[in-house]
Amino acid sequence: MLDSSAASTEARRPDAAAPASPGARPPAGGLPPDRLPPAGPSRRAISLIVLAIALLAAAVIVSMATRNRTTVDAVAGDDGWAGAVLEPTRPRPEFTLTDTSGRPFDFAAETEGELTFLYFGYTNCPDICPIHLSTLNQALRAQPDLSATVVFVTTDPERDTPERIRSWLDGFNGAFIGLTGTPEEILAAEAASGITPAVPDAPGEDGFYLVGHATEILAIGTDDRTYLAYPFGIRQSDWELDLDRIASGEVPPVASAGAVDVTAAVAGQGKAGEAASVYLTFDNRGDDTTIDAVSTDAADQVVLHGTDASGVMTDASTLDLPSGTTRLEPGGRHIMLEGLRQALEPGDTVTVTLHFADGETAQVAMDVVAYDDVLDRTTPQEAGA
Ligand SMILES: [Cu+2]
Repeated sequence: MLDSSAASTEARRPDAAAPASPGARPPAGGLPPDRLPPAGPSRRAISLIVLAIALLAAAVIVSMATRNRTTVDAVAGDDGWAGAVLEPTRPRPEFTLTDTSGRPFDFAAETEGELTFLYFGYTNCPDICPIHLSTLNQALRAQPDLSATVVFVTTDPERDTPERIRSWLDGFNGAFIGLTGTPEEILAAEAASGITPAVPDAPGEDGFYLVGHATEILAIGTDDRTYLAYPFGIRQSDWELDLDRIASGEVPPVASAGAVDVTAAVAGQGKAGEAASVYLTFDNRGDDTTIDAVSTDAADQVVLHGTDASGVMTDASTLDLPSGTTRLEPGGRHIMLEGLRQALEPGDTVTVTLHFADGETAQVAMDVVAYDDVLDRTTPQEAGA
């Protein structure tokens, strides 16, 4: 069946092609001694061969060096998640549909704070939907300590009655939640989730039709970020690796630039014309670096604030990011958005762009939270919390 979404397979770390083993190299002299022509005229030919071999060796060394660099770069930008890390991450989608018992289901409210897997498909799907959901189910069963909610939204509400969805999902797992709605409601849910809308094919003579639909299963974390997308084709064992990491409290980065990951981001509230603070956590896997500037469309200017030894707030022109973890926290260093172009209210999203000394940039989208939630959202979460 057709997939309407170009389910982008994440760029895999290129395996550095193993250089030919030393034993496979031609002998340095080009020809074995006992095969050397007896007479002198070919000395020039031999030295040309030697030169050619030297050039070839140099070329091999250069290409190995290039390959190694490529590999290192790929590793630096790749956190090794099996799913595709969404950058910038999106908030937990907000939509209301109807569950298989006929009750309204407010997705954001019902699943808030829960690790959630969200999938749009249909029960008549010949292969992708059953394989994908079954793979997820098996991966979750292999990780019984991890509590997760799986929500399936039909993209074929005409044939997928609530009863049919229920019995089909029960074939995988009776705890899977099934949702349906009018075509308009389902379209709105797809849009809210950032999913390509499904399109039914023309029915055949028997009236049967396929539905082209996006194949990614979205993972939404306990921090209410939609942070990973699993395209069809992911193996159960790869999925289990991600689930292990999530179970141990790890989260995919909010954004990354080179060796620096932003692992948490939240903004405080603020009135139009006034200021709001931005708190970020950085994991720098590389050398010491600095953020030279921060920009945003949400405010007239951005100021980096530090606190000196006596606790007095000071302006800093750059933000040092030593190797390791750096937290911008309430009472410590933070980023101020000054002259807000509109009020930032809890539930809003604001985006800033970080400009690093090496020219890299990272776009960070973050939730605006109420004052009384700032500490919860900026203090490291306990694993499994
Ligand atoms: Cu399908």
